[in-house]
Amino acid sequence: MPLNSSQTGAAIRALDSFAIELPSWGFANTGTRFGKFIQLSAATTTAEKIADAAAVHRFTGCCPSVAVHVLWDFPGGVKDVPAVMETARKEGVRIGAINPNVFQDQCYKYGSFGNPDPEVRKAALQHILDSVGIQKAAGSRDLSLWFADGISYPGSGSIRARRQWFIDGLKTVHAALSGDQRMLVEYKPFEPAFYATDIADWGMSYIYSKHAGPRAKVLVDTGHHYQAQNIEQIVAWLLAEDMLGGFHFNDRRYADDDLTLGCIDPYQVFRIFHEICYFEWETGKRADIAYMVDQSHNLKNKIEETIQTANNAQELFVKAAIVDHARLRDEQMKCNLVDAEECLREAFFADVRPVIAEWRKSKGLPVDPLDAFRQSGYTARAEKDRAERNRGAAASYA
Ligand code: PSV
Ligand code: MN
Repeated sequence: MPLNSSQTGAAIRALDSFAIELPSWGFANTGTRFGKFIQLSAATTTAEKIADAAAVHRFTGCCPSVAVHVLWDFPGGVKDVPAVMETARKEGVRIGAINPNVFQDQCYKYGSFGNPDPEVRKAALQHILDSVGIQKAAGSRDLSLWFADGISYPGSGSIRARRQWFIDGLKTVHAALSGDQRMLVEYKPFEPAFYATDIADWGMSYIYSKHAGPRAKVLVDTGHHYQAQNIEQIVAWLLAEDMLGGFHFNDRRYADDDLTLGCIDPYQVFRIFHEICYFEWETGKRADIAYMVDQSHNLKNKIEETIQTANNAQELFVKAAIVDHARLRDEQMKCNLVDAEECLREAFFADVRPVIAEWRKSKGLPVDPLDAFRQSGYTARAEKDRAERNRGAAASYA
């Protein structure tokens, strides 16, 4: 059935408001712990990563910003900021969330904020404070914090001591923020730690954020939950508590698989978006959420995959926006279980592609971004420019 006029209006408003941030690291060669398969067109520099993200934005019109990883994109620290910002400006995007990296250096073998060695905790704190400096210089609103910390063997560390070190560290970071800056605290149940991760779930993120201060909010990475965990319920709770700061979007079958958003379970993504749209309808408030992607593709062409992600996100967000909220509320209050459920399912199964196509035309965007990207010859040009550097990188992994 075609959408009615109120659904069409809701769909257009949703499309106008929905922006999704892309990760710079999604365009470089990455792999699994068993190896890397090099793509000759993959980005080899920060400028190329930004150019690739900007290409996705040109074809989709919904990805205006790029999240950056400090160690990978700002190896020279804050002095790299003007050049990176200028590249972004020229490409027609802006720099988004700043991701410190306290998981890669050798000193972090036994943790960063959770490390028993005060010197390592100090080094981690300094890196994150330097990242706040980058955040300020880049005019970024969000500092996005993920820690690999945890312990892998029972008894091998003090869970309570580590918790306190985390609280101390996060409070100090919070004190360095100003203006409209926020810090987003990401959780993950396991990997790389396998017994007790220091920020293992949303409850821990929530408690740490409350200790840190009002600028701290929870970041939900959709790949960071146990099987069958109800992510949309977590989202609804965080919204009700004004504690949902942002998302890292990806899909998963088993663990942190980093698969294309919605490729395994589009209904789950719809249900997450539904909780947000339902909240906004009920409260009349716009939920202040940073929608970010966190995927890195080893097998698919990275730009094509990211366009798929943006398309899926748009489609599922629009489906959530056209739910008849008043009817849903009514059926829920009357305990009409079947009708309430059908109300959701109708929106999920509605064909929203025509309204998205109309929106794209009205913005001068291609109706089929993936096809337009393929026709553009971008991949062949990137391959020509970057093949040699990528072959060199492949040789060093041999
Ligand atoms: C960790 O698994 C994570 O989700 C964090 O957000 C990192 O910043 C990102 O992946 C990239 O490694
Ligand atoms: Mn993440």
